[in-house]
Amino acid sequence: MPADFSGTWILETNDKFEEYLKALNIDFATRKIAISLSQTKVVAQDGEKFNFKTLSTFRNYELAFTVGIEFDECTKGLDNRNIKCLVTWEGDKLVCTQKGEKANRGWKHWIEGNKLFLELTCENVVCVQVFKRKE
Ligand code: ECB
Repeated sequence: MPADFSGTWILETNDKFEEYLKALNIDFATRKIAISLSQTKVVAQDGEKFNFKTLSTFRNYELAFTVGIEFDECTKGLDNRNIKCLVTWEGDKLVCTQKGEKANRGWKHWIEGNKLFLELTCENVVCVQVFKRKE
């Protein structure tokens, strides 16, 4: 049985998020807003098909993909880059590689108990976000 990520998850901790934003060349003012935000992840999973919504009072971001099928992503409202992405399973971890201008870019999601983990990587920076399942 693969992991089931479906549900609503509330951000609890966000380690090295500003460093990650810097690596993406996000300007000072936007960084200060972004690091102050509460984020909510709404995940819908249907087999290998996923829809991720990242919600905040400042901006929202939505991404849909199927595991194992490469797709083009435009990170509109985030760093506004075009990247080529592939999501695969590494055990129970959902792993995305994001090929484009930025080296070593990608993310990993996994679940431990009632927590959803997200590791966001760009160049030499690794940001770890931990979300708690909404009651
Ligand atoms: C959408 C809430 C955050 C809004 C921040 C606004 C501006 C900051 C500019 C660039 C930030 C780059 C990333 C923000 C971090 C989280 C947003 C989604 C990151 C992501 O790739 O999530 C994946 C995995 O959960 C699904 O799209």
